[in-house]
Order: sequence, then C-alpha cells, then structure tokens
Amino acid sequence: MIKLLITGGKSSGKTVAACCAYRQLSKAKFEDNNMGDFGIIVREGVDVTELTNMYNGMLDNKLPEGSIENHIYDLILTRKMKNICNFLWLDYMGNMTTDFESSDIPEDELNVFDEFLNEAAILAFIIPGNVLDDFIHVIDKDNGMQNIERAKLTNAIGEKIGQVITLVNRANELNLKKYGKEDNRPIIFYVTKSDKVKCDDSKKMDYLYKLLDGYNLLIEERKILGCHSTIGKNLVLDEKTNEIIKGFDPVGFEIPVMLTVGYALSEEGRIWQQNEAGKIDVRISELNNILFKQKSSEEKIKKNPLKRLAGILGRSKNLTEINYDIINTQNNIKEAEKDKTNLLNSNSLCQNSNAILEYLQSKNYEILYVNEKGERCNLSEFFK
Ligand SMILES: Nc1nc2c(ncn2[C@@H]2O[C@H](COP(=O)(O)OP(=O)(O)OP(=O)(O)O)[C@@H](O)[C@H]2O)c(=O)[nH]1
Ligand SMILES: [Mg+2]
Repeated sequence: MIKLLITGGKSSGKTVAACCAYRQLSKAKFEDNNMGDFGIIVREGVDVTELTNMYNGMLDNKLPEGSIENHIYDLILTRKMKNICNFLWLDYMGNMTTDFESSDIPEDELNVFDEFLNEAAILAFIIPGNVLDDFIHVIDKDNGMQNIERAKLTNAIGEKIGQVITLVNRANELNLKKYGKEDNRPIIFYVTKSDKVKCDDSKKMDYLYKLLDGYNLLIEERKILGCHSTIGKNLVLDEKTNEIIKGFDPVGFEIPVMLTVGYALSEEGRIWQQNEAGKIDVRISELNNILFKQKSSEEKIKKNPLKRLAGILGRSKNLTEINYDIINTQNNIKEAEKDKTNLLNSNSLCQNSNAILEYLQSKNYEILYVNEKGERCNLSEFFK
C-alpha cells in the first residue's frame, strides 16, 4: 500500500487533479489518449462517486467547489487487469497548509496530513501554472516591465514558492523526527493549470528548471522531477463565474500517479532482486565448498592406491562415483548462476515499473528529471 499526496495551497488545483487523474486512469482502450494496459479499480466499499460527479460537473462546465473536508481515496492500479499497486490518495483542504499554526485546523485532519507527508512514496508539491508564468515574465529583462512592477511580481512569486519551501521543510522535520535521518525521497514539482504558462509545451520544463534553480529547490542528493497538467491547453474560463466556456480537454493528470507508483515498484523490485540474488550467492558459495571437498577427495584417491582399493571394494566412493558427484555439483552451480541472471525476468515489480516508464515515454510527455548529482537526465534513469 503506498500513500500519494499532492500538496498545494488553496485553489492550486488539487481536487481537479484528483478527479481528472481518476477519470484518466479509468479510460477504456477505445477512448482517445487511453491508458493502454493500465487501469484503476476501486476497493470494495470505497465511494468515488464524488470524483465522478465532479468530473461530470466539469463536462457541464462547472468546476469543483473549494474543498471543505479532507478525502482519502483508496484505489488499485492495474495492468492487464492484474493488481499492481494499492494506493491511498489524500485530497485535503488547501487552507490547512497555508497557516499550520491556525487554531481553526482540526487536529485530526492535520495529523492525517502529516502522516501522508511523512509516509508518501514521493513528495509532490504543486507550482500553479500562473506562478511559473509570472516567473517567465520576471526573468525576461526585455519585456518592458517597469522595475516596481517586476519587484512586486517577484515578491508575489517568492511568497508562493515560500509556501512550497515551508512544506518541504515540514516534510524534512517530520522525517527526521520519525526516522532519525534526512528525508531523501524523490520530489515532484507539479505544475498545475499549465495552460496558464504562456510558452510552448516543450519549454515549460526548462522554465521550471530555472525556477527551481533560482529558489535552490534542486535539493542536493534528492531526485527531482517536474511535470505539468491542464484541464485544457486552449481552455477559456469565465473569470467571474469560474465556469468553463470552452476547451475542456484534460491532459497530464495521471503523470504524478504513474511516477509515484513506478518509482515505488522499482524500489521494491530492486530490494527484492538484491535479496534473491543474495540467497543465490549463498547457495553458490555452499556448492563451491562442496565442490572443493569433492575435488580434494578425488585428488586423494588418485594419489593413494589404498583409498582407490577401498573404493573398488565398495568401502568408500570410487573415482567414477566421485566424478559423477563433481559433475552434478558443477551443474547445480551453473543452474544457480542461470537463476541469478534470470531474476529480472521473474521480477514482476520491475516489469511493471518498466511498463509504466514505457507508457510515459509513449505519450511523449515533457517530464523533468534531475538526479542526485544535480544532472538533468532521461526519465529512464529515474526508474533504475
Ligand atoms: N486555467 C486553469 N484553471 C484551473 C485548472 N485546474 C484548476 N483550475 C482553477 O483552479 C480552481 C481551483 O481548483 P481546485 O482543484 O478546486 O483547487 P484545490 O487545490 O482543490 O483547492 P482547495 O480545495 O480550496 O484547497 C478551479 O476552480 C479553477 O478555477 C487548469 O488546468 N487550468
Ligand atoms: Mg480541493
């Protein structure tokens, strides 16, 4: 069971992300932009009508209301109808995390949030598209913006990014308290409302990289990811009523789920494979000891005519029998070595994470990946 938490302030797009991800993950193969072999099932007794209703609301141009309570969705990701991972998704009220000290926050709700923050497989922090767009304006020195205006906008961005930094620190502190060590989980910086980032899709992750670099959020020794989603690349919203006028066509919402599950499976698969390989190594070393003993008794018989005679008389093993044992042990060693090289084929965890990587690559999504050394790399490196 893995925990999935997408953190972001009020109105940052968390609930829209939850219902669009759910809808995307439930798409059938005949639908456009479908999930291929992947799908989602709901655990017995779990009610997701709310997610479906909110999505249907969007089809009728209505966006979800701001959340007034936290919701946990208990879901199962499937591949070819086989369960590959259970996960819990927490959609919380954004105003809870803008002021942690506020006495209005119910303690239970905050505890649940902290538990998710502490235990989520990957940390995901929202950077709303408008914030990234403002950043692009601020760093463009040739756009004729007045200095004061630029300073105000820079402050506004700083405030939003400050909220993200508060959350990163909270996660660090909780982790340190619980596990006694620095948090080293990967982080996804998730740009929601990417229709608001007014540049070509292919450049959005470059700008995100610049923003993260600018605020020192490319944290050392952490794997950093970036992705984006929108409810419509050409979306038009009525600013007064917050209704969709046209262009509803969600894209990119399953990416945080697929990255989180893919990573959790590849980590679990790596550990499984290490353990299995360790067991095989023990077997091989025991077999080598046996082989050594068998070879030395073969030598002794060869050198000692009395022992050879004992073998011929049937009082101990004769040379033919010992040769047979040696061949047998050598074959067992070869088998064990073969088992070791075949481990990847029997590692269903890694197979599923590879399939997730292939899925993401097949969609040509722009996904940012910066490794622990601060190098921008191909996403495939993340799943290793
Ligand atoms: N342009 C654009 N606007 C979006 C998009 N997604 C969400 N929004 C806007 O952001 C608003 C808030 O989205 P929600 O998903 O409800 O935000 P939230 O983070 O759940 O907010 P709280 O529940 O209050 O914490 C929506 O009502 C829309 O106005 C998007 O992809 N593009
Ligand atoms: Mg909400």
